[in-house]
Amino acid sequence: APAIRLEEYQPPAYRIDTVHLDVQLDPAATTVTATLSLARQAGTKAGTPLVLDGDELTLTGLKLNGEELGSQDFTASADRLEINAPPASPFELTITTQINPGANTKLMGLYRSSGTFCTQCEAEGFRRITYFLDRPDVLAVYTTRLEAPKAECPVLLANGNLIETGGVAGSDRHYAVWHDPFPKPAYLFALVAGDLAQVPDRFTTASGRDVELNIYVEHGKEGLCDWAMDSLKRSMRWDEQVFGREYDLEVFNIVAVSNFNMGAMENKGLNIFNDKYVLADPDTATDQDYANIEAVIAHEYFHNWTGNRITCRDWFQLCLKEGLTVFRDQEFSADMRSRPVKRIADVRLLKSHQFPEDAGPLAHPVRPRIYHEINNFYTATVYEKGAEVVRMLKTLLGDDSFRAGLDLYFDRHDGQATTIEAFLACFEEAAAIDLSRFALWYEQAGTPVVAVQSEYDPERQTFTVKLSQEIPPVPGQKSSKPAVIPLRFGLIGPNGEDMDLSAPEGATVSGDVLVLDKAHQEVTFRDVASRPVLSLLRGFSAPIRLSQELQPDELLFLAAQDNDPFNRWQAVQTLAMQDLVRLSSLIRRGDSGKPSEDVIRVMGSVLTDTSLDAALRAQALTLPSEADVAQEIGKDVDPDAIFAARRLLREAIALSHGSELLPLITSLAPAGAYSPDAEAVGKRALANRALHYYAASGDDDAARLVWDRFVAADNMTDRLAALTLLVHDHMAQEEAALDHYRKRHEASSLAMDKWFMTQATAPGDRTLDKVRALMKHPLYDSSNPNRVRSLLQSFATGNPTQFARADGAGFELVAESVLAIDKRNPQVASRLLTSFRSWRALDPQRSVLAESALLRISSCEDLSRDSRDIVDRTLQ
Ligand code: HT7
Ligand code: ZN
Repeated sequence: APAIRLEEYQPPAYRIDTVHLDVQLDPAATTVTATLSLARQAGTKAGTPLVLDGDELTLTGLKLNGEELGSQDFTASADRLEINAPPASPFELTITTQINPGANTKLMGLYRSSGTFCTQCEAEGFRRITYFLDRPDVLAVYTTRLEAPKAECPVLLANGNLIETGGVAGSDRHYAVWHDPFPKPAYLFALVAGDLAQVPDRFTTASGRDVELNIYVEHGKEGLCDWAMDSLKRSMRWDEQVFGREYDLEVFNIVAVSNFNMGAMENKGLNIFNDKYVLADPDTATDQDYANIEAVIAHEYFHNWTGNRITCRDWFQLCLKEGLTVFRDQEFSADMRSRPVKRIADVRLLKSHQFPEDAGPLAHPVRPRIYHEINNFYTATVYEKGAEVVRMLKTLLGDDSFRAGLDLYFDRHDGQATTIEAFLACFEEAAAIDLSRFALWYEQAGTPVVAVQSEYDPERQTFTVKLSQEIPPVPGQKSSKPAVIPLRFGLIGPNGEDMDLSAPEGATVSGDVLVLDKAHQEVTFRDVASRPVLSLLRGFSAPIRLSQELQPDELLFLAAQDNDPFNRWQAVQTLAMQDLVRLSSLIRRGDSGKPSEDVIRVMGSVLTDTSLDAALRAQALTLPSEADVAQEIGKDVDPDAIFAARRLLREAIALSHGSELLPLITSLAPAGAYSPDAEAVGKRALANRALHYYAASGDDDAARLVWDRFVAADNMTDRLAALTLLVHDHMAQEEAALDHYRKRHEASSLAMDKWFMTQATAPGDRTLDKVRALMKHPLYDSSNPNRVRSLLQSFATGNPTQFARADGAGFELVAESVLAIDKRNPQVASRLLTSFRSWRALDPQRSVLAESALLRISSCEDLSRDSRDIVDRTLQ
């Protein structure tokens, strides 16, 4: 496939002002009649051919201004319709296509999920429904008429407001007409038709407009929607209060489906969700599920302004809507719960997903300049790093100027498809600031490494900080320029208090933010009465790697004293990470390492420090993951050594603090009925973290306690935590627990996803055979993306020792699976394939085996464009 390049962007030659769709739904032969009103754009020569996109379409009718078009006047194929010489003045095109939703296994365009007709049009799915200018800068007003048998499809939904319904005389069919007054690109089109249960509610906007809210789910699941509905109403209120954004249609519908390629989709007025991000009750959803539902519901809702009212000019600008909307959903969750705990969770996600992407062959800028397949750019870089860039903008500008810039953006660009340049220009104007250097964050791939050295001069009472920055080499990016990096900081005095500082020399400092914008910079603070400890990158104020040589006593001091909770957590993590790297390397050499007393002691103080929030303590007690340690080591990685190092440290912590653990496990149960509020979540997290250590002793008492908690749990969070220990620590009751769980949850597909995932992520060399056996389990369904992800994606990304087995069998299993899935669903296959992205960092034996699995995929001639793109880039 040819590369698409940002620099080659051309505005469309034609405009489409209105779209009337008539959709006659049928599982195998749906007929779509699209009536488009088109006009030449200023600057387009009369007679310029009109070229419409298609994908696997069958054209069955074509009229221009009501007249059948002769075959000499157009050319049509499954993926293209060209009108040779359209009229010079505005005209109407009526296109009829026939499609087969039942055979649509790619889950793009119109497809069926458990019998329900539904659509997914982002990024390029609308062209699988009808021929169209399927690009985000073509905005039209849509009217959609749906017709289907009433008994099979009592519910007929599309974007916008419902304007008409009725029966079709002389038939068992009925129809509904929906009109969306807001011009939108085709990727935001949606329809749903099926036999679904409706969970209704209402919302009154700040200006007093009444909005009908509905969540549609499979019958029998109505009772699982309360949390999603509550999250929706809180999101709507929050967007009014924090960003001044009100909802704009008469109705907001959400539909939950069980077959969906991603998390959810923000179609105007008709959000379609993977049911994983809607359905919850305490018995089947964990605290993490509740938090995810809240965040995804908010994210899709917030897109109504950042994505729908203001959309992207082209797909290179994807971060314009995604980075900004992730930032908004992160802020919402932070306001709903504990801000520091949310920040830690977000940074953990960024470091575990985005940093490895930025350090490997799939690295790309937040705004890429070239793509072969846009579906492969819904990445952690575009989403999560994109959100970090918006966060840095807020840090640099301050709250008021940031809000003023956003207000200007909403005012100026409402109803438009726009660019990152236009977005930044609003902040430049509102804050009277030049952001041309800051814009590099959108242009340069790779994670900057900031090296820090500091020196205290007791005679002159000066404290000097030397900073330098560099972006390590990235494929296709030979050199880089210094970025503008806001570093939130404090100098902590011996009493644990932040020192009062006078403006230093050598850098722009405003408040507690120091801006590093050169390759090398030296900053000197004067009148510093005693040697401070530098707490840098507070709140993780920039997406960088910090290389700061802090002494163990300084880290211990920060872990105990820093008044920035994020950096307190970071100090504990850094101590643990240093020890895990040291232990891994000892184990690799065949030595038996001994964990550091400092780390064990610091973990002990976290366990017992009741002045700290329980959720924060749980986060601090969570050791860096195997993947985090692998990333830190960076090359010649031996996953077995890392696994052994973590195990050793966990056991040492358990052994030293056995007596502190039991009371935490037994005394922290939140009182009363299950609630997903921050305090109760924190208590469960801490109790289960304590249980994780307690179980490490491996003795019978511990095993009994884990089993008892598993059986007695009255919520999924505690049940799954215990199940994971039973299975991952291979306790005697491992199989009994899996059976017990299966019998209890067999009817809940979302709960069974966790059953598959727990087994796929179990360490030990029996897991591979187990995964192969589970692929033949009656409940395994290779056509359901959630099930595939719960078994295979979890294995490939959540089980480093087994995916990267030294005999290559893990790579082979994933390669085989990618090839099989690719034939049905390229998006799911190419996502799975990205699990190879860090293959070059593995030790030579493993990397050779990973490469041969990748070559095997690459040698397949009929690979989808999605998987071809990923395999080529991964091997480059
Ligand atoms: N904007 C949505 C992206 C999305 C998507 C992209 C490609 C293929 C399938 C998809 N489903 C949803 C999700 C979001 O960011 O809100
Ligand atoms: Zn989004």
